[in-house]
Amino acid sequence: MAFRIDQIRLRQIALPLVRPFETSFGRTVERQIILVEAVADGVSGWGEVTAGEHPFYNEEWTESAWPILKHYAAPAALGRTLGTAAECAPLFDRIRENRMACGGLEAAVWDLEARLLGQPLWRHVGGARTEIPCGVSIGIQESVPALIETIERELACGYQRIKIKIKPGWDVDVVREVRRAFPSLRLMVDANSAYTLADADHLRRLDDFYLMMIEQPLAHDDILDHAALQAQLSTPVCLDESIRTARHAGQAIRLGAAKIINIKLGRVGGFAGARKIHDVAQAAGVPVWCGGMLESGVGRAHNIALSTLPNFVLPGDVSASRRYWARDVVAPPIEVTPRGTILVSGEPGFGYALDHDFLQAITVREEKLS
Ligand code: OSB
Ligand code: MG
Repeated sequence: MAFRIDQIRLRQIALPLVRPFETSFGRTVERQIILVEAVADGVSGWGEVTAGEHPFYNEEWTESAWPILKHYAAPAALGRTLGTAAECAPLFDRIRENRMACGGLEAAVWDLEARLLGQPLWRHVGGARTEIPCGVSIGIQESVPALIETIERELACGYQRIKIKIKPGWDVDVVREVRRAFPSLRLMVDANSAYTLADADHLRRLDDFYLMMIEQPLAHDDILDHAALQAQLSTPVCLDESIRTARHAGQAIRLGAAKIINIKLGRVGGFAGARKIHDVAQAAGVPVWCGGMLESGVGRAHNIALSTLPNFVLPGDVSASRRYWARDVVAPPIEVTPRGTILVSGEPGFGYALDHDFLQAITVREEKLS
């Protein structure tokens, strides 16, 4: 069923977090999120741009994503008739990087196609499970007791694994205390590129705490040093920032730089890219899991759909709306079961109802392109 992209609407919303989220690269208090609406035959599909407010996780930020969408991605898609949503990503091949900007539109087109077919998005992208295992990502805290209290609260909600953010000065000693408090916890750490290979001896001390993995310890664009580090660690290395394409994934796996891969829809430019990385990893016997970027309900719902693909065998950073938002842009919000899972929706498209009044109230800019 072919469809023509008649209109693309960009909308930036301001959404304050219920509590600040701190990583090795900075602290986020309020999100500035671009939502993308793609329209065909009067039906709208929705996507979320996962760029942060600063170019600190990768090179993109809200203020770079808007003009990339307006001047490059939207013009490449507008008026085009697509045979399937899989034909969307190649329209952006000329645009170097800027995958989060393009990926917001690409995901909207997948949602649009699912809605035109009257199908749930998760089924449409090839999902194989109706219940996904969930973990949480816990930012850098004021103190170790505060961190332990936070972990207790998350475990009481049922979450199946805990990820803690680390950085130099908040790493081995913190993990030791957490491991002492929770001997059987499924625990992992994420450094967001805060170390170099010169820190290998220090990072090897984490091997004592039988972590599930250490995520992205070294440079955001590195593969080779991660391979060298993995050769010195028993803790599995998981790559996040370094993997943007299936080629990166294949090379990282071949070199021994990644025993696990975190797939984020935005970082890899949308569903087509995510599925390719998923398939490369699956063929190599490398498990993947779905990362998060402090998404609103729209991006969160897309992450749920992605997490239903067969090789998403580890709990992802896909959690309940209430951990981040006092009020989400979808109503009812996304919730987690007492066993730390999310049940996928059987509704068409991404499966949750948008709260249009709330969206309107928090919109800071809007533009319709056709
Ligand atoms: O590296 O996984 C990351 C948030 C912002 C930027 C980078 C990362 C994160 C998270 C949060 O870990 C995951 C979530 O959305 O719950
Ligand atoms: Mg990460």
